[in-house]
Amino acid sequence: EARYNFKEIEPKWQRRWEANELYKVREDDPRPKFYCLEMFPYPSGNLHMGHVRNYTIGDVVARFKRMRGFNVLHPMGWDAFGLPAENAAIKHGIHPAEWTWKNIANMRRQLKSMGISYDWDREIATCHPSYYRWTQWLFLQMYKHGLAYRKKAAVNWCPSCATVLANEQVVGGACERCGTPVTRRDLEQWFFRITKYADRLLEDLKKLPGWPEKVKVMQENWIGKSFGAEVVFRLEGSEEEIPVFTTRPDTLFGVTYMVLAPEHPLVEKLTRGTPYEEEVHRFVEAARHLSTLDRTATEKEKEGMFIGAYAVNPVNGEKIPVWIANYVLMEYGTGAVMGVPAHDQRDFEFARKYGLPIKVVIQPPDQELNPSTMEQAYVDPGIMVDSGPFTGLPSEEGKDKVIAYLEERGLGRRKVNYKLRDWLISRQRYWGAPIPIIYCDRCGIVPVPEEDLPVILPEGVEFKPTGESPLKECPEFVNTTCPACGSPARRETDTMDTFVCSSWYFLRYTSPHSQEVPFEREKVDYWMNVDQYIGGVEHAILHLMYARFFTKALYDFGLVGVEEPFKNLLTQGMVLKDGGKMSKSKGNVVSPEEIIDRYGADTARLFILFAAPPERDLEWSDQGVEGCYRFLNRVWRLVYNYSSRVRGIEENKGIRLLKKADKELYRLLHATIKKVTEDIEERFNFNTAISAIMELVNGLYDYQEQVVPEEQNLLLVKEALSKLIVLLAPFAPHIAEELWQGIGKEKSVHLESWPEYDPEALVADEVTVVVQINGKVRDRIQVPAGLKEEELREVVLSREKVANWLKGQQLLKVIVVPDKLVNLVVRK
Ligand code: ANZ
Ligand code: ZN
Repeated sequence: EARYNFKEIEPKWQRRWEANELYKVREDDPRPKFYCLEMFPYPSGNLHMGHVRNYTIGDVVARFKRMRGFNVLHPMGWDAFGLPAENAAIKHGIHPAEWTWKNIANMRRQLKSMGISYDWDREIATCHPSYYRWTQWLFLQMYKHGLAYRKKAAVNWCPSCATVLANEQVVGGACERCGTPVTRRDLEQWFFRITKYADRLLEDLKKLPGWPEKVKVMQENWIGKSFGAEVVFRLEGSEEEIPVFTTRPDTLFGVTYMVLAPEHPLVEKLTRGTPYEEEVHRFVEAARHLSTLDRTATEKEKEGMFIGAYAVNPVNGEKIPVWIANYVLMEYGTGAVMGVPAHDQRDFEFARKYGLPIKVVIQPPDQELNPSTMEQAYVDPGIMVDSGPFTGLPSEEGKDKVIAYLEERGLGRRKVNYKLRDWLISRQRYWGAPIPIIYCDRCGIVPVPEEDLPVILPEGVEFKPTGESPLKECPEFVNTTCPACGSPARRETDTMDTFVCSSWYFLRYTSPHSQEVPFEREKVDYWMNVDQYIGGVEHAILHLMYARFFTKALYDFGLVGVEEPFKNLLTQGMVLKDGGKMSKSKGNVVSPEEIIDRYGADTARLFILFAAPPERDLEWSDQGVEGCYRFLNRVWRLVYNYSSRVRGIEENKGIRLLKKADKELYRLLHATIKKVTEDIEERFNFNTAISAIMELVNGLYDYQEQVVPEEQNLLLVKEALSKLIVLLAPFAPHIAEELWQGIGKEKSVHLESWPEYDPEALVADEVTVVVQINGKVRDRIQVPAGLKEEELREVVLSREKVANWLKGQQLLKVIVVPDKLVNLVVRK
């Protein structure tokens, strides 16, 4: 057809590819494997542009690697448990399962309309019992190995959503979803002991050169390893001891007060029955209502109060007041801090606010600090002063010496601390994988026997915005018998954090239909690691950390042979519109479905790849989309105009390049192959790869215009067109397939090998050199490319025309730019 009719060709090829199982992969393939994975989506209802970008990038990588001779695993599935489904149930009375499966069907259709080369036979959905059965099984392995445990914990609680929130879900003290101020609450909950892996998670970041530096830094900060000491302070007039964690034992002589976290167990004990009791109680309540983030934010005003007690500094016997303050967290270190206002900024502000003394114990090399005029804490190293036996020591050296001193006298010890907390996985929600645990009055906590899995989510429950899991109100679910002793028992009604489901899905893709095991060892050994993982940077911390933790734990259980899941990571930028993020509230959302309907999937894909390199944010542009559409039309017409003439021509017949135009086209073709290959392979610079393809198309049009039809070298044209189509195939797979057929090919273009370039073609054999005299162009000469400076100078000076120009002049200087220009500077 003369017209580029994407509406017809896109669905046609999608159907044929599926019927021919073009993207189906098997393990018994002699080619080397390549596992290309994009983060699977939450089935929220519709694909958004961020998805389109993510999956298009992944598809180019997958298609490229296939053409480069790899056996490529490229799967897709659904991160299908989670809160929105349950909110939909409460709001619209639709069951979460129905809502989810409907959304999956719709998004699968949308993904298919993009022509992404997935092996759909491996599709998984985490909410399907055949999947969550194994999520539960993995929970049991964690439990068996002491990595899952239950404990009472204060959690962020949203009174409106009536659910526990992760710290990251608390924004400015309010629930990320509904804006209600967050409170804190104590609940018995399940944890995964990720802290046991803190050091390995940190150390092994070094083994990931294929990860973006910024992601590794975020993970490092999240783990937050710090070196220091635990120093034991005694309470005055009591046997009670209070250990504090400090990274600055060198400042121990500068302590002027102590601060406990409001939740510290000693607080109640110390104030009970004292005049401080009531006010302390009020303070503690208020602190409970603040999130961790709010309490520690540097810009937040520090609040605190004296609680009537005193502690004794173990190194100098000084008596210091004990305070409580909201900036001290119970969950970190020991929940108690030694206040050193002269050398810690938070302490400095706190001391200034409440009139606490400031004592300088570290002097900088270049000035003398004066506590009464200091405007901020001095936090850098210096010389220790006023520090008893340590006075005069450089503070860095002092750290170790003070620790040794404390250890000798039993007053403290060297200590390493981590910010990383154990992973709270309990959710008081219905739409998640039930935690496979039974509580028996006689036997206590009893894991569900593996052969009884899955613990099925019951369908007939009622959804009310009460906050408790509807499972609690479902007697058929709750009431059971103890697997150990047979007496009546109760099931755990909390479900697992959906991050648990997504911590191992990449393993399930390797054997998605297995009934006996979560994943077959042989298959995992064949496919893992994921060679290229692609997703949003918003998952840089949690998902990636949890998946790494799971992989390490499973390695330790002997279930997988790798310690890291993702060899290379690409975090794509956002899709912006009018400079801002696309969002419903801003009303600036461009719907992928509309774009595909108007321009076709190939145009949408091409635009998204062309508009910016993958890691950068991309600004949506309607003109940009139009431009890509016009380009594809231009390719279409080019190939269409030649198709009948080149169809019968056999390639690889030894092209003879007779004319200059032939040589130029041949050179351009191979330069393009080289550039596109390197741009994809080394840098994922799809945008520059596409512009190189555009230049090739321009070159082909030039050839068509400059060389009369009967003199056109059709062998060369055929070769150029077919290579062009192959280069275009990963980006715009449908039009490539159609044009491929149009020039007479029978097999799919997506089964082609990626073209190699001919290095000899890249040497341009003749170049035009401009000759200037005092900056004015006086001559142009054709010379062999690559002439040396002296050679070029010789050639120029021997020209008759030049000699004429130089008559009667004095030659002062010859400036040579090889292959381009010779400038003669002369004077009368
Ligand atoms: C005295 C001191 C003097 C401190 C000084 C710092 C500078 P990182 O690096 O984050 O581990 N700290 C300890 N436990 C805390 C808690 N539960 N809540 C809030 N702050 C706590 O920081 C460790 C430092 O943070 C510790 O070292 C302690 O203050 C404080 F010139 O001790 B430092
Ligand atoms: Zn029992």
